[in-house]
Amino acid sequence: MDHLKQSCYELSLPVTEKCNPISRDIDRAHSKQMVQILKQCDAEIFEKKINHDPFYQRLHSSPVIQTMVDVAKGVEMMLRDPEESLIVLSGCGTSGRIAFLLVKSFNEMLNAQRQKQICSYIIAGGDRALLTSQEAPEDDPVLGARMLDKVCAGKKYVLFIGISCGMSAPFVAGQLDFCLNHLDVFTPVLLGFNPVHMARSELIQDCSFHFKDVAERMTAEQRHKRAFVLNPVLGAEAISGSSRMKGGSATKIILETVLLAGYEASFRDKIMTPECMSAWITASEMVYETTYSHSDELAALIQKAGESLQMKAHVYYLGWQTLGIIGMTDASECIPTYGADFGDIRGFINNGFSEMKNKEGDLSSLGPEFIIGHKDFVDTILPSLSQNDMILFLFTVNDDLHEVTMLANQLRQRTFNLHAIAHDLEKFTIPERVCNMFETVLNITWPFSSEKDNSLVTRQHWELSTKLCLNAISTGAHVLKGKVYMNYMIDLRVTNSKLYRRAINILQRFTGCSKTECESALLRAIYSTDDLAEDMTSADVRKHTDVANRRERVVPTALVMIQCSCIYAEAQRHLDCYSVIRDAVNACLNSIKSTVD
Ligand code: F1P
Repeated sequence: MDHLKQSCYELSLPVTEKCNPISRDIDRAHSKQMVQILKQCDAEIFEKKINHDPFYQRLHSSPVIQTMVDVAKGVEMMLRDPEESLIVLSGCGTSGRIAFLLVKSFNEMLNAQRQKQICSYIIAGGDRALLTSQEAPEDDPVLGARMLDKVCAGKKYVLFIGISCGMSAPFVAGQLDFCLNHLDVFTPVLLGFNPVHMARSELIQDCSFHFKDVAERMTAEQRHKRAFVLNPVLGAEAISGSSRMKGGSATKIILETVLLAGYEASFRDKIMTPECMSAWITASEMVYETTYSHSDELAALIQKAGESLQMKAHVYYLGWQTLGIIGMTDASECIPTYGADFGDIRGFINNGFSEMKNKEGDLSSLGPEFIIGHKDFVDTILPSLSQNDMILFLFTVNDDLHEVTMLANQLRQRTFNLHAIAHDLEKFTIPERVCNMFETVLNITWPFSSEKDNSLVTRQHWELSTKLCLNAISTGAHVLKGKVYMNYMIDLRVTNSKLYRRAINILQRFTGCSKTECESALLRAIYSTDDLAEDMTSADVRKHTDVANRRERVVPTALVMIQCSCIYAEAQRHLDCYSVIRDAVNACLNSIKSTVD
């Protein structure tokens, strides 16, 4: 595909789906280089301008900061009338998991101040989606609206924050549309990371509007301060489309800021100014810098995790409190992003569901994916743990270090492949004897401040720092496993309409063929056939993604079928010759190049 065609094709993609030039060669990087690449990509979250797109609003741009002030005022109003009001955060996948985490922390803070807990979360697919990938409900706008309606029953004022990093999820579009139709009760906020004109304009099944329509209606209402669109551009993700990374981090930074600002205005009579919003964002930037200043340890952890995955062994995150949630969030996204097995990277949390305090309570009866406590880990995983499995502890000086030590001691009887990310404070460091239990320790010592309520902000910073590290570790490990080609998630699971479109985009990107040709190859790979029957071609995307959910190597198969002009069985044979997907794709793309040469 010539360069001109390729760049025109790139131009047509929204920022969140674009290929980031910084990480183009991440698949050939070793772990230390990978850390530098990810560091540069994450830096774009805070940059005032990105060279090639100087016109987009950034996180630090005045209109974005002003919208944050406006939304924080909304938070303040809700807090001032807690009986009648509700703040709802909603999203799909990582966006929903971040919503859950923020709501949990904010409600706990309100509770500690003897205030009513007026925050609620919604995640597409319900609480099981907090731990596992449930991509299909993301496509259902009616379900989104229905869930919102139910949560808000009886409330007079609702501040609704719908998060969709790619400004694409029909579930969130349905909720925003519902709010726009009931502006007497709802003040809707859309949080995403594309300019409005790049919001998804593909028709939503059984629906009269698409995401872009809703985003435009929101923009129109913003003039009257009846709705708000918060959509700074962060630059493309390090792995194209992987919005769990920068998108998830920015979601956390922005929403924590507005919630806390609203809280301080309401209970401390603090005046909300753009300057204080900017200062909070700058504090997050410091977290980013401090975290990446530990690049050697981070690279060592990527290397270890990569080795485990290469050996078909596992990576286990054992986290305490909210760091446990950060671990589970990171692990759950590896399935759709890299076609990983749920067992490849798994997260556990101290005290399991009683620590999670999710709405639907203990879900452990739903199956092995829902076994999440440290005790469960000891009972079910430890007996068969191998030296090749990597264990990563995630804790802080505020956690029960005796418990940390006991668990580490117990595991050390079986393996020394034990590592840690540990946060402490200048005046309260983690004792050396605790750190010595681990082979690699990424120990970050943060400045200590005695200010009241600083503990929440400190905790939020530790969470962000841990998120950046785990995103780097799981991404890096899958790159080392060969699940990434250039910076594309070549083996993604095609489980909803966004991922279906992304799969077609990836095929177009590498083959230069038309959308129709690529879609046809994708369908042949999904239905494992060379002859698409009428009922297959006429079926809707929901049916395709339902079938694709049960298939392996769908996109690589389609790619080989197109590139080698071969039938399904031949493509499978080609892939079977390679244990690493990237090598198979590489060989296929290169063989065509050399025949042409
Ligand atoms: C939501 C989401 C992502 C996930 C996957 C499917 O995206 O569930 O979190 O990684 O790509 O979509 P968005 O609506 O926040 O863009």
